[in-house]
Amino acid sequence: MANKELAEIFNEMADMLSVDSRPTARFEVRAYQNAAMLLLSLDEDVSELYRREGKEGLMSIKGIGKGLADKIEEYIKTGHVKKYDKMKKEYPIDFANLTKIEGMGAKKAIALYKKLGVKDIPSLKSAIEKHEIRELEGFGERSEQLLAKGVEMLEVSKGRLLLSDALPVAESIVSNLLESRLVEKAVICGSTRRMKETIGDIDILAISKDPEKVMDLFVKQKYVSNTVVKGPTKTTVLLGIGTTCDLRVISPESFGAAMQYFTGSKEHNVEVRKIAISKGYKLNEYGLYDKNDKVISAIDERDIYSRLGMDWIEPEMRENRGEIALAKAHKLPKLVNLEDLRGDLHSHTVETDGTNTLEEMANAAIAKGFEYLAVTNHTKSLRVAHGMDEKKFTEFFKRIDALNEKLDGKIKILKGAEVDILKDGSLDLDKSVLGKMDCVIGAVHSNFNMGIKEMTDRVKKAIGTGSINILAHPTGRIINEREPYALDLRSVAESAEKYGVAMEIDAYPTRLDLNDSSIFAIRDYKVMFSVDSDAHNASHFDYMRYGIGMARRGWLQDSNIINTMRLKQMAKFLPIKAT
Ligand code: DGT
Ligand code: CA
Ligand code: CA
Repeated sequence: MANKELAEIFNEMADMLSVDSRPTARFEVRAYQNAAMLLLSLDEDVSELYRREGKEGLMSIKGIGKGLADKIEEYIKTGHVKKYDKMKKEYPIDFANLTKIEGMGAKKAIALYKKLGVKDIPSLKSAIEKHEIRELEGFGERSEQLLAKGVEMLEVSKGRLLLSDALPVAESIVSNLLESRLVEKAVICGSTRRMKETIGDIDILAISKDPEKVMDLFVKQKYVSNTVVKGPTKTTVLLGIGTTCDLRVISPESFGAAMQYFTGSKEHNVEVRKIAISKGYKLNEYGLYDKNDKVISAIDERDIYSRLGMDWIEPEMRENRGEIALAKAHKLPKLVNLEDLRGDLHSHTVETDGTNTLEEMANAAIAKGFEYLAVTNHTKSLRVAHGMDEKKFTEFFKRIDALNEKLDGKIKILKGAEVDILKDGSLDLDKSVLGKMDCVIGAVHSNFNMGIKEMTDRVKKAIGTGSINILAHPTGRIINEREPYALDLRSVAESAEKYGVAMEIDAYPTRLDLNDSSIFAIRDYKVMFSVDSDAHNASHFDYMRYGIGMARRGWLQDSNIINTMRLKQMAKFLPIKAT
């Protein structure tokens, strides 16, 4: 979208104009900043608007005058804004990243460039290391130390953390605050509440009569490695897990509004605020107000949505992907819950790369309340995982029969395999053995670098064998490690629909594959999903919550997911042999 690119250009022009000494410069700074904001909040691509209505159309946006409209037109036509290019020659500075540093504004960045040639983060780091900044007039030692801390913070916060690292720590902090009785309420908000697969920082809100004591307790939590800012209403700490955590103490009468605001996403909030404005209201983190600033609703999050004519929206859906229209029409889906799962269809034991025995896995699954567990060990070509051959599977299944008998209905262990989909799309185990199984999962574990057509054909051929029930972790991505392989997911979903193969949402925290956007991409196919732990250890059944979080982010209901069914019903989907 041209909107975002232009907004960045205008923001940088404002940065560079901030040191201009002409008396009119500060008005220009405001105009550019304002224009950047307008562009970002525009519903359509500004080049569309221009194509349809020309420069007049641009100038019909309040706050865009002729000068700005000229520049937008110039950018749409040529991809450049000459004035910006000229200014940038004078100040070749990476404003976008440098100004992310706490305490570094545009003026400071320009001063450091003029005096020391600092133009980006690496050159700033080297100036700090050489102690050049403390020598500068208007800076000094303290200022140099603060910048050093700022750089460190920026580097820490750049890598997004896995949800599975952030959520347990956030929950533990919340429960410690509650136990102390210093807070009446404490809740997790932000991307963690929305169950996003990775977390930028953790946001916690609390109500307390004694905020100072709460903050004292907060900074003393064992997870905290450093206090960044400490105040009675907002404290930020750096956590050992490598991210920051904000704790805000909110007044009770604003708690619902604060929850709504700090849960986000930003994109969702922007739309909700537009609805408030269209009703003549004002909405912020303190409450929903009428035009006389009289509060309409603020205590309760649900009530705020209701006063705006919407049903309450599950946090996982708040990404501005159509949920607001559904909430207005009272047509939100009833999302699947963790409690809806009746079993797990993907797990491993010590026979391949798991760390627990068949019996231990069965007992852990019983403790989880599962009605069934498919044990799906790897097949022979996956040597690193000690993949099993036909003979080993046949012997292993005798043990499963014996165990099922012994367990006497406490749980049903399903005979399965996670069979490798070989390079040519054939399966890594003889059809006669696969045919005896209750649950066959197909997965790609090798030759990840094929072209999109080859890879799509490979996976479709495996589906077309009619021998697999579930396609495991369909894109192969590993969060922060490996990109998804090239795959036409829609074409794969079409085959999966045709052959009655379920697409997996692998709950393993580094996989979470399919993810929300992949689920969205195939939503118009009648494919079923399975949410599986991919447990390699008895404790890994706990990962199901992350898989369910992802399913909910993909708007799935229990009826979309095969392992919410009872075993008998599921037999229609999985040809279960031994019920
Ligand atoms: P993260 O931390 O990057 O994983 O993502 P979030 O969603 O937790 O974002 P964060 O921590 O920056 O802010 C928490 C929430 O606060 C965010 O989801 C929505 C709200 N928020 C923050 N900045 C803005 C803003 O500029 N405008 C609006 N409307 N909401 C904001
Ligand atoms: Ca956050
Ligand atoms: Ca935050």
